[in-house]
Amino acid sequence: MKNLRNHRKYAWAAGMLTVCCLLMASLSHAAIEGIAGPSFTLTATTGYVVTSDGDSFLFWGYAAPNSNNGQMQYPGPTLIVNEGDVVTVTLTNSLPQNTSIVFPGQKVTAAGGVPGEIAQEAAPGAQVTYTFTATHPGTYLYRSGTRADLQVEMGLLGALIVRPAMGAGFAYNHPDTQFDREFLLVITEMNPTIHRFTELGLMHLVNTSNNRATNWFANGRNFPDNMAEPLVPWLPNQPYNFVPRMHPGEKVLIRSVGAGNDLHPFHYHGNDIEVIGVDGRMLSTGAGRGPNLAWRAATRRTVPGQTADVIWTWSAEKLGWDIYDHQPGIVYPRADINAAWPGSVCDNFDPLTFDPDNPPADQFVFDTYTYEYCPDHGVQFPVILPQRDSLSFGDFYAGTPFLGGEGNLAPGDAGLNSTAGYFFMWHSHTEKELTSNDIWPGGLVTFMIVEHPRVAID
Ligand SMILES: [Cu+2]
Repeated sequence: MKNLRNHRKYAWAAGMLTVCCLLMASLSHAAIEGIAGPSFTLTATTGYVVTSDGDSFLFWGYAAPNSNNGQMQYPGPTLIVNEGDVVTVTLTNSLPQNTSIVFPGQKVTAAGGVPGEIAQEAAPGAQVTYTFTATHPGTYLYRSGTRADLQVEMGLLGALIVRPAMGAGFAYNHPDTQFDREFLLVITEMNPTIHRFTELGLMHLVNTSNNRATNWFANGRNFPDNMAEPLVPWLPNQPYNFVPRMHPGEKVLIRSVGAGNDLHPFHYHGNDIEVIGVDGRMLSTGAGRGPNLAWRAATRRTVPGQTADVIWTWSAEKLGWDIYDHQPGIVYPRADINAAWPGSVCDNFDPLTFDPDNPPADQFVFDTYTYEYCPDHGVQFPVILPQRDSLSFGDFYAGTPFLGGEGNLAPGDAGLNSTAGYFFMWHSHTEKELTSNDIWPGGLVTFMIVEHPRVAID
C-alpha cells in the first residue's frame, strides 16, 4: 500500500505535461473552510444553533468579519497560518461575562484585558490581544480559557491549522506526511438544559458538574445537516459541513479536534486509519524519520482538548470483485483519457501470469487512471443481487452498488447519489451519539464518499 503514492507520481510523470500537473496538484488539495492569518479579529457573541431534530438553542461563539458573513459561528472560524508566522488574535467581548481564549501548544503573550485564572480576559465590551509564534506545524484547538466548563459547552471553541514550511500538501515537514485531500473534523457535544438556563439568564440554575449531552456535532452540525453544503442560509451560525470525498487510492488527511468536554470513539469504516500526529506533533522516533510511530486503528478515541492528524485511504485492493462494474471480455473506451494518461494497465493485465505471492511493482498491478486493482478487473460481484422489486431504495442508492455506470432507480425515486459514489459510514461508536435529542438518525455521523475517478470533486 505504501507504494501507491509512488505509482501515482510515476503515472503522472509519464503522461502529463508539467503545467497540467501543477494545476491538478493545486486543485486536489480540497480546501478546509477557514480564514488566513496571521492577524485575526474575533468577537465573542451570541447566535442560535439548529439541531437536526428541528430545535434551536442559544450558543456563544466567535464571529470574524471575514468569515460566515461576519456572523457568530459554531465552531469558531478555522484559523489557518503558516509555520513561523507571528499570529495575533484580537478578541472583543460582546458577552455578558468575562471571556478569554487559550491556544494549547502555543507560547502566548497577551496585551490588554484583565488577569484571569489561566488567561488574560476581556471584560464585557472590552478587548484583549493574544500573540504567539506558530513554531510547529499541525492541528490545534483554541477555546475559552474562562470558566471553560460553561463557555466551551456554550460554543466558544475552534480549530487552528499551522501549515508546514514544506508546503500546504503536507501535514508536517516530512515527505511521508503528504496528502491528496484534507478535511477538518471538530467534534463537540451539548446539553440543552445549560443553553436554556443561560438564555433565560438563570445562571444560578446552570450546573455543569452533572453535564449530560443529548446532541453531538461534527463541525458544529448534527447528521444529516453536516452533509448539506457549507454556508446554507438555514444554518446561519453553522457554516461548516463534514462531507469527506475522495477518489480511489488518494490519501486523505483528517484533522480531528476534540473540542468539547467528552470522549468520543470515532469509527472510520472502510479501512483502518493511520494516526500520524497528535497535538501538533508528528509521531516519530527521531528527527527526519517520519511518522514511524504512527498507529493503525479502526476506531480512535477523540479526547477532549486533544487533536490528532489521521490518514485514511482506500483503493479497493483485494476486494475480490470489480467495483467499477467492468464486465468480463468487454474493452472499455478510454479515448477520452488516453490523451492525458498512457492507457489502462488493467486492460493489458494478464491474470494467468500474475503471482499474488510475488507481485510485480504497483504500477503494473493498479490501473494507471482508475486505481483499480487489476487482479479484480472484470470479476463479478460475488453475490446475486435481489430483484429490483425486492430492494428498498435509500436516497443514496444510485441504481448500482458499484463505482461504475449508473442504473435506473425505482420509478419516482430521484435519488441523491447521482454520481454512484461508494459510501462508508464514519461515526461515533458510542451508539447513543447517533441521535439528536433521542431522534435517530442524527448526532455524530457522516459518510466518506469514494467517487469514481471521472467524477470531479473540487
Ligand atoms: Cu462503525
